[in-house]
Amino acid sequence: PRSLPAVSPPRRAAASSQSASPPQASAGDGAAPRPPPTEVPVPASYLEANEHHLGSLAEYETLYNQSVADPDAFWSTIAREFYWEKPWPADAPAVSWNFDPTAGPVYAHWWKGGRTNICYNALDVHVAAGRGDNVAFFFEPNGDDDDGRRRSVTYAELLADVCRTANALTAAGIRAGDGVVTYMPMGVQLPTVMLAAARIGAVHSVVFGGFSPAALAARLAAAGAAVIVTTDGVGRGAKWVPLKAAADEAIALAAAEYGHTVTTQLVVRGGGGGEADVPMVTGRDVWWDDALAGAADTAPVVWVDAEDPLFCLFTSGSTGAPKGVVHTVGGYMVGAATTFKFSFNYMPGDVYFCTADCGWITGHTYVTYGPLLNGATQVIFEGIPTYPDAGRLWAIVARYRVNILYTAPTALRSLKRAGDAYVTAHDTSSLKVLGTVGEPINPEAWDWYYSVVGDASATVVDSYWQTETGAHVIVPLPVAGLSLKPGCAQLPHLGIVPALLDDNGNVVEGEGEGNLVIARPWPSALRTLMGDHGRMESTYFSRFPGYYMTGDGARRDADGHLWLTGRIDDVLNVSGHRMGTAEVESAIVGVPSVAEAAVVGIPHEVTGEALYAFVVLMPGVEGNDGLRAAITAELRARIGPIARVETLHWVGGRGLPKTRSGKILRRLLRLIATGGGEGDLGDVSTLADPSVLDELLGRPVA
Ligand code: 6R9
Repeated sequence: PRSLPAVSPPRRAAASSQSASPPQASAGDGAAPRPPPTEVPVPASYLEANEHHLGSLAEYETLYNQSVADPDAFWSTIAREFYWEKPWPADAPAVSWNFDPTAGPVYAHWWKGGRTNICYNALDVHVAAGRGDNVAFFFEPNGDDDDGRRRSVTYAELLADVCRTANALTAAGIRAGDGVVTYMPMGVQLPTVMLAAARIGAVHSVVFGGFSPAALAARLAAAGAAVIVTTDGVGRGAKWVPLKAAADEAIALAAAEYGHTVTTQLVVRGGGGGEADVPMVTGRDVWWDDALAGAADTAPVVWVDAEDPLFCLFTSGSTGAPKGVVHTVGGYMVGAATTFKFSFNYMPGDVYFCTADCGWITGHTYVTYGPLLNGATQVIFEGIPTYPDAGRLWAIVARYRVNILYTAPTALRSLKRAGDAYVTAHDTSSLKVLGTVGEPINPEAWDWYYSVVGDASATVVDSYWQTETGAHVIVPLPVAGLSLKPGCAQLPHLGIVPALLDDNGNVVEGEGEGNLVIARPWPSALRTLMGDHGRMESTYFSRFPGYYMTGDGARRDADGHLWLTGRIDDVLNVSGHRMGTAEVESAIVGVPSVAEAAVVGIPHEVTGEALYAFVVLMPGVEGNDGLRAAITAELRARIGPIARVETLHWVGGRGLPKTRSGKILRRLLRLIATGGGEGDLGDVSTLADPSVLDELLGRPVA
């Protein structure tokens, strides 16, 4: 048993004097708030106090140029740092690819024919090298350990648990290539199951615990998973969330709606006493502890091809059902490990803390795989940043002397609102790198992160990437000589060749704005969409043949730095969670008296974007609170609580603004939703019936 670190004293004596009463938000003292800076050098104190993988901007440029000039040699040198049971063929190129669907099927292969295992590289390698006693995870339970479950897990212990889990999955009939779905809260068991699946060559699909039974059922069927791992329930803030009950409902729905059978449900005891209320189905449901009780703590590694699938993670697109983004073992391993090391300047001995849930890509690449492949020690966090109070993250930073923190702008905005005193009550001086992810960060939130959380001595890494890219794509790397620009992701990561294209597909050179695309393959790129390679080609490669299309817009400034300007498609981003307008609209239309719906995103102070729904009702039906409640309930049931409509706009009998071909003019809806008036509407000549605008704007209708 290893002792947990003691709590450090608060950073500033003045702030510590407030005791029982919660810190107050710094009330305005009359002074106008200081505007956020436009450029801040990577802090000298950070540069001086730390060792560096990349010492300077010039070193970055040299390495970047190598990565682009000869990707084969560059990435293969890095790939050789991992263990390969069988090397890739020496006489074949490490990478082969085609990004042009008009020339043949789109693909990218890295080290095909080589055999490895990501779990072996993340765990066994470290234990064999004598690092087995290093802590892999410090687990911080919900609510500042209100139920005494705080613990730490070493690499050796994690390896043993992963092996026992792998044996339990094998006993449940899982073989290499089979799907395993998890529907669990964030905790140590979730990455344990992911690694166990990877160890035996199975393909994990993590479904975020906040998704509804209907959403889980669709994913179970799409992943073709016969085994699900769930948890009785979990404490989230002051609430108890009964996950097993939702999973039971999903399993029934998967059978009824998709003819899909789940044979085994492994149920983890989440703690908090909920298990007493969980009915178990004989022959299908097995308590995790019972399944693992007799399991051996060693398990053979199933060596797989570099191009075999590692996981499928469902994400939202602009149309239709969620897309199962598939990543493969070799390239993803190299991309996750390399970006973790360089983006965060991770050094052995650093303590890392990422607040993401493994239900999202960030939790895959920067909780489970990137850190463990580097042998890092990290904090795993169950619960929410505002419970028991808004000092939760800062208390954790102080407790473990966290060096690298990775969180989302939406969390920063809500914590900023709670007041600086929640931060200064704790010692956050250990921080050296402050990462953010999920959406563009507004300069005010950036400034608060930098000045208040980092005390102007840590560097900010605003990482732009996607489920599809698998790893960081554009980041302000923590190097000497770089001026950070709040809100700007800045530099392409190693091996990434970004380009801006205008709507006709012409390359925008120099300063300018356009569609952000990637011109060359990179190791951790998605390989396909589960069961639908055609959809992968049409979604990402057909509009601009030869390029991977991100779906985001970007602007290049005079320094050549890239600023992300938001989605150019109908994907919404609420609190960093991707949602397709189509998914939300089809849920709303599921309410009986609704005829049609159109949803747009509006700016929101905390969640970044919020949902504004235009709803057309059946003739003779009036919008009222009952209908509003029905819509809220339907969205919760089909998607989950994250799909919450901020503003409902009942549209009159003339309906939505459409073109003659029936396409909804979302541009106009966005303008109306954000309070735009007459003068802002621009060209409305494509409208089939211009009088719909009168009605939407509340003008007298002719
Ligand atoms: C990692 C992740 C991807 C979309 C992406 C973009 C937005 C993420 C961002 C950012 C600006 C950043 N996004 N990080 N926009 N700056 N630093 O979030 O993956 O859930 O697939 O979302 O999120 O719009 O296209 P995912």
